[in-house]
Amino acid sequence: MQIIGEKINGTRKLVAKAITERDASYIQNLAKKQVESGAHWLDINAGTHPSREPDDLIWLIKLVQDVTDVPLCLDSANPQALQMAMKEVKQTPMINSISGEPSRLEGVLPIVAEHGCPVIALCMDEKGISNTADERLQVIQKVFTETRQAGIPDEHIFVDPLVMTIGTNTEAGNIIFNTMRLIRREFPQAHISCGLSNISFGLPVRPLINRTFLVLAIEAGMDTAIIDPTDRSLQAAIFAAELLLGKDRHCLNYTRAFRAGKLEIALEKSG
Ligand code: THG
Repeated sequence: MQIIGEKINGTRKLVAKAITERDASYIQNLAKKQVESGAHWLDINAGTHPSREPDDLIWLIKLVQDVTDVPLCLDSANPQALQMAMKEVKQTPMINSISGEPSRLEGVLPIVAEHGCPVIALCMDEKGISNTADERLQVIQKVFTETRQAGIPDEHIFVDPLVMTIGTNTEAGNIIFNTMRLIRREFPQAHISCGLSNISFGLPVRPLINRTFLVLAIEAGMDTAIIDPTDRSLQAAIFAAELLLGKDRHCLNYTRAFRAGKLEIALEKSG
């Protein structure tokens, strides 16, 4: 399982404040904590202010690279910001994201192709997000036609089926699991990723819903996730799920995690 750390996101209040005030140590702490907790990539989102985004993104990239060695996942739809960011990164970053929307394909796909970046591809187009797994597959099939034409190998594509809120549509979970199964079958070389937190929006005990959703998604074929890597019960659930799905030879990762004290959170007195 590849973990993309979600915490450096300018749509979060305290991160937005740190960006505005140029509070370097707040951002660098978020980076260090996530990497120590096992993040393989760090998502970097400078917020949604178009005129400030390029400068803010560059500032974030430099800070994070000063304290960690993991590759970055540049969370931006702005081709100018991405173009500038490509000059600053020390390692090839993942790009978050393209979709079936023509403007995204035109603006971002050439950058992805030129630099050989892995890229997250959202299952949506200019008509929005469909409510059926079949239609989400159709949308992503069109995206694969474009990425293949641009010479991007399928294994560089991280398909994101786009998680919606279970509170407003109780099929939102099934739509995701079904879409993941279809993608696994149709594009076996591609990765499957998603952001979890939308699933539980508006409901109580969100961490419980998020980690149960994550386990079911792993079973449906997900191999990458944008999560809070410092959430220890989420990490513990990943170790157990991969163990149970035959993805942990000789139970090595699970027992190692246990010895490192990473599973204690799941130990509860049974009376
Ligand atoms: N798909 C793709 N990219 C994405 C998303 C997706 N990027 C943004 C988002 N969704 C994933 N990132 C976040 C980042 C922060 C939070 C949720 C998703 C978040 N944080 C809470 C907060 O800020 O209060 C709680 C966690 C915390 O405190 O650290 O909700 O779906 N491709």
